[in-house]
Amino acid sequence: MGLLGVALLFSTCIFPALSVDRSNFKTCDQSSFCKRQRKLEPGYSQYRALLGSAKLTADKLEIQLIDDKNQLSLLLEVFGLDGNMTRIKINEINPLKPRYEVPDVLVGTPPPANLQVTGQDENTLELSLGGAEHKLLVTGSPFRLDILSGRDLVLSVNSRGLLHFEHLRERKDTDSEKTVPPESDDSVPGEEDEAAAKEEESKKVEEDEEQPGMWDETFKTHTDTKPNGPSSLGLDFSLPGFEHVYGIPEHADNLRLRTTESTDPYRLYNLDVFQYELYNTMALYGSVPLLLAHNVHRTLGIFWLNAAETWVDISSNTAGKTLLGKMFQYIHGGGETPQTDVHWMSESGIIDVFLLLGPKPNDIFKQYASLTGTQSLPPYFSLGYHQCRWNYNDEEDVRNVDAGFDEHDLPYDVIWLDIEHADGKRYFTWDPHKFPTPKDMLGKLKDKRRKMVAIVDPHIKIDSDYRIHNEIRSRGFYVKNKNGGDYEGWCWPGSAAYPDFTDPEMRAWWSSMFSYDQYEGSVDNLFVWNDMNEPSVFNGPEVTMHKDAVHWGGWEHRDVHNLYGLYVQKATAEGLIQRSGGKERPFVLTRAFFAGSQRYGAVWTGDNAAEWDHLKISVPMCLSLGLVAISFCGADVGGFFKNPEPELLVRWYQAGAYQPFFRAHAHLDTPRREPWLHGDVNLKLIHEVLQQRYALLPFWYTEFYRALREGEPVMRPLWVEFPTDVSTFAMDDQYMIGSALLVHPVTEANARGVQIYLPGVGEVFYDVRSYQRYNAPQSFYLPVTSSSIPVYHRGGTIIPRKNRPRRSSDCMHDDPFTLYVALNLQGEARGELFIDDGHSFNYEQNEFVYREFNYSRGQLESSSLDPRGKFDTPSWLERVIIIGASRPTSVTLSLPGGSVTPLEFEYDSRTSVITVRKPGVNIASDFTISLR
Ligand code: NBV
Repeated sequence: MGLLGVALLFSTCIFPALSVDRSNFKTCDQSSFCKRQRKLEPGYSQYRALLGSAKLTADKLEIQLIDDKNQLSLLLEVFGLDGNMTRIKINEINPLKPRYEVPDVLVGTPPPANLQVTGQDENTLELSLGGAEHKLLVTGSPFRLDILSGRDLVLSVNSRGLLHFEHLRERKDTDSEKTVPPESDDSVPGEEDEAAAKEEESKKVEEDEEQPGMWDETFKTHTDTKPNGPSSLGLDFSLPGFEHVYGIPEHADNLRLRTTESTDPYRLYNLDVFQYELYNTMALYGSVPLLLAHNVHRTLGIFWLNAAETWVDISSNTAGKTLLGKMFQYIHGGGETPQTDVHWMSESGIIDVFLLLGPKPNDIFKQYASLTGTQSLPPYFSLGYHQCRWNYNDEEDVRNVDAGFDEHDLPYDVIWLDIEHADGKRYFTWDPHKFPTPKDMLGKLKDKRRKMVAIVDPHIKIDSDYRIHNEIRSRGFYVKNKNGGDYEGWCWPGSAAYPDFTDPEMRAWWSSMFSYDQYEGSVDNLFVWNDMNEPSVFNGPEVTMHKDAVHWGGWEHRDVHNLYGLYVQKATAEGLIQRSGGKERPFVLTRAFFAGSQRYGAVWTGDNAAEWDHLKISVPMCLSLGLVAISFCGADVGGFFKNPEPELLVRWYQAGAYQPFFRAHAHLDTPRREPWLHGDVNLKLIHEVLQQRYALLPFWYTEFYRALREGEPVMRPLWVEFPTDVSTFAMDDQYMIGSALLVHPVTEANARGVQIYLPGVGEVFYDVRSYQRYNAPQSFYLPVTSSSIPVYHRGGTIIPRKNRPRRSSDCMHDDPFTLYVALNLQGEARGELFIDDGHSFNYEQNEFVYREFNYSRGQLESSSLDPRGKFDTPSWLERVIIIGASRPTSVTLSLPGGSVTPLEFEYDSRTSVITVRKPGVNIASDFTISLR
């Protein structure tokens, strides 16, 4: 398709039929390795573990595996890891050439734990896995692994016999000379043996049945060549006792994963899917190969560290239930034990999988965080509201939109520029006619303490007058095609090439392009948006890069595909850090992502549509991302394609304000939709939403600090907070922010009411507007009006807010706080507050305030949660609202020096709310407020 065709497709014909062209994307059947792997039937494994070959060192067990079909051998490595984790690697013993092992995702070498043999018979090896609690059973023939906790079987590996590892090989007919060993005269000792061994292996694999697609594979007009033939791998995991599995984003689907017996497996392959459809297992822009399983007793994680195209089949209670699964059933009695089976299949690389054994949801988050890091702390402004569209046309447009917010008394923090701002889609430049004075424009925004984000995509216009292109080309930094030339494709600028972000030198160069002297017109309130980084190649197979393109180190694109987007965001974020001399936190939004992307910024759910179902799906999509550590997630408010009717737009603002990343965005061809263009009633509703968002910023920020420190998701499924409440396990129309707010957005047209479920035995919740109290668990119908945003404050928690509306979050930085104390049935509550300068890395040097608020027996105490923190804040406490309390006779403030002062208060007996006026203490100080 030529550029004109693409432009037409992407711009003019979007409105009539809004559905993905599925023929552009492969089904499992069309992906030859998926087809081969999926064809295997569960049963007796073709692999045997040679227990006699076992080598045990302090923290690692090595065993040889033999494929009984072709006598090829593999090496199994099992690692004991600290903190209830284990790692399993399987690779060829003598591959023709090294197989790809994913770099740069793990934050370090996972700390080892001792492995010890605790028992053995002729077909089984029993090991303790770091501590007495977990045991690993290695069965020799057929090969399988079982992990037990006490007497409970927790998880089995290869119990359905689906381990299948395709060896690299040389083609029989054409490549016979290549298998001839080197002349012995020239060879160094050992080389000859190795070559002979490889030839031997190579002969063996030739005995594998030849199947279509093993050596080359054609999809539409594209042929993928595979010089070393098939290289895929697959493995199954059985989870007895588990009915609910989650994770493996990104899919436009419910939070709880479905079984895939009658559909395609879930696909993980970063793709630019035009007009994606909902409720299916198709791949989208990003991939995180972490699956979670949860039941009332425990939570588990399977992290499959592989960046190649991957498919995941999920089945449940299949005929091939494991023997040990049945034992589990027998031991625990009762009816049929539910079981979920998961089958991972990847096109290349090695098997490298981490089993996270929990046992609690928060343990899984910690375990995964210890491997891949946590969400970076967003600059405070980026938690405010973002105003985006494709495109704000010129400097005047920017000025007017910015002024519109002030005129209508609406807070906002960031205005965004899409691809049209650059000179002919040459990123790092500005259109000289539309944006002649970017520094002035940015300066004016800065005067209002606001920011701008401009897009920088990774496809680079091939144009010898474009400095960025010339530099990348002359440094040899482009991805290469299979013939060694620069890989070229079509994208927004026309003919484009793709910087090789897997190359650390290229990334360092890219980062340097963000320095103020390189990126002309940029100043410190300009931040960056990376789009199209799957990478999107309009004329490539499945709208992405050819798999036989070649990256740094000689790796094929097939090996690194799902990592490309992560690297783009990483290099960009590092650039923003460097331009400030390492002082300032970056803000970078990315569309493509992988495990570890949480360390580099925010993610959005791509090109959704102005449809009610798209509003609804934004919740499970962000919940799934939160479960895999990517907390900073949002969906285009209003919907990208199509025009939202005002009701949908308002409902989307109401929902979006309670999601972590809050940005309105719209397609180029949609009518303008800034908040004041929909009549006074709707403006008032949006005004109310923005006020609520800004008031809660201290709470959001504190939750992000917890995400940074503990790895906890900010926006989280109910089951994370109420792990034993089975009725929450499949719920994704409501969720928690931190552990304090329960949100149930209205996502239906003409809604008259919503069905709310308040979870947890012995819990209470309060409507945040009316303070009406509800005992949990209970389910009830809540009538709604157009202004309703059902949000409940959980009893037992304290939320800090700033209630003075201003034009941006930065203007509110030093404002006073109000604490909302919601009492539980015991009359107690607890909360936290994190404060720093909101933009620099100084918090790493302990320039912060981290406070804890505890309410019990009529006393609210404020103390430091981290005494290392020191930060001067002028913010003071202007009010305390105690919800669910009885009338006190007096309220006093005591300070550490011994001073006790009476405080004014009001009591509303209708709502049982005490309002304590003007305690007036600095928010960073120790104090006690006592009620008598
Ligand atoms: O850069 C234009 C758009 C952007 O507005 C959108 O948010 C991205 O997801 N971009 C995709 C490219 C074209 C979309 C049809």
